[in-house]
Amino acid sequence: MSATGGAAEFDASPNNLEAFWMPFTANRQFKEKPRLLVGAEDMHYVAHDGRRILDGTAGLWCVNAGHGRKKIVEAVRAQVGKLDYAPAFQMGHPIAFQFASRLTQLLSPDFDHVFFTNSGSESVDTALKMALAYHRARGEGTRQRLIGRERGYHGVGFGGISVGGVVSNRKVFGSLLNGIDHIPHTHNLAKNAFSRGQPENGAELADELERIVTLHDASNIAAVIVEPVAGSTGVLVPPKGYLQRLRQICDKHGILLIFDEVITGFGRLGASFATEYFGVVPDIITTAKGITNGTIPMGAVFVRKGIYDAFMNAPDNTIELFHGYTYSGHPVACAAGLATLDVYKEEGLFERAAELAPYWEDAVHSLKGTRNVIDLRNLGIIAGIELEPIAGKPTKRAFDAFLQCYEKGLLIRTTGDIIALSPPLILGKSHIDEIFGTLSGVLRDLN
Ligand code: PXG
Ligand code: PLP
Repeated sequence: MSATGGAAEFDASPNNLEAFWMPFTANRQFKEKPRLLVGAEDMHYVAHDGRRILDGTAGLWCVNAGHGRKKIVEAVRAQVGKLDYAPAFQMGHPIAFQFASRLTQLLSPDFDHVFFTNSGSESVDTALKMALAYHRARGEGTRQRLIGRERGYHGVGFGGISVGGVVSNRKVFGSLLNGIDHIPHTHNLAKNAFSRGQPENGAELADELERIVTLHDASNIAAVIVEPVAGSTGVLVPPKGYLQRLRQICDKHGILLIFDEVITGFGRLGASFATEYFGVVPDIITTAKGITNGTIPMGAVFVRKGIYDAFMNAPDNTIELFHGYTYSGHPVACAAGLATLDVYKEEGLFERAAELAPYWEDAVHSLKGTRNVIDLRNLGIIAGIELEPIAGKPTKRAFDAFLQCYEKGLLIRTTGDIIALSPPLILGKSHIDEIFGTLSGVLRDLN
């Protein structure tokens, strides 16, 4: 018995779920019938009732190497014992520099500097601030407008919800940032339903950017931010040629292009990043989630060659960018990140995702013809399954599927009436069979 673990001190009272104001959750509904996860290993969670739950979502799109990976656990343990915390403002610690170097090696040589944050939301706000400050540093301080996209999700900071295009994430939070425009989303069921991989129709939607440039003049526009594949608003895969066209228009007008790769980064598409997968090079990349396999919160913003340099012309001994977080480059997060990159590399997980993608695609599209399924979308190891909403009760059908899958030992994620799947990249064909076997059974029996 440990010094503090005596029976008399053991608190056997049941947990009270009230105090925790849960994020993005129907709190009252959840607390009446909670779903608690108490353990995890590889492809599975353990629920509080002891059941094993197959993780069809890599947590929240973050646990790309699967759960409880020994190498990552050990690295975190060792680092917290050696240097638990150290500031990164006018100070440094070696592991942050080491991790930044490793990360830039993972990307193409176009990207040469990394700024550390603690989440995707912070990465997005950092990137937007960098874009504004970059233009100003180059003497183009009139470039202040930021452009996002309908159905874009860029986290929950004021910057992120301003450029984001999710109505419910914006509507009760006041006037948001000034000077924002949105280009249209690319989702088009009439033309593109049941596309395998990238849909054929919609590249011309990028031309909406030209319209906004004409309206405001390029000299007033700082940056455009898009998710290469929109994840949390329902897996919207970019039409063929669309991202290339966005890049061309940005080049033509001196506008920075920001790819929000919080979901698409770290192997999800079967390449290190979406920029590699699509062969389109943005100016700034925001990341988080898979950077530490979800183990310790962290995010990072990558900038293309020249952006950091533009700031380094400031007068000597001045701080070039007045921005940073207490936990930027947190040593324990860096240790988790380094070990995570080792695991990705040693196990060839990005390549594995690419090899499994065709099998995954076939499995996704095997649901065609299933009751209420109105679209199936896929790319890399991501799937979107769109259901016909129940008349007058939007979101109910997909949420019922979520509850039933959970009962049957499968974790899925829903947004509106769309099911999103994004399992850890260590999965095998048998897991894919299990995911789609369970799901098709649930959908077949669902009202
Ligand atoms: N950008 C993108 C593209 C994201 O997907 C964020 C920014 C914000 O990251 P943080 O770490 O601040 O949450 C995200 C996060 C879902 C879901 O159900 C998706 C996210 C977060 C939670 C749930 O699809 N994406
Ligand atoms: N609020 C207060 C009162 C603070 O002192 C700080 C940081 O020093 C912050 C917010 C910002 O916290 P963080 O750097 O963790 O984002």
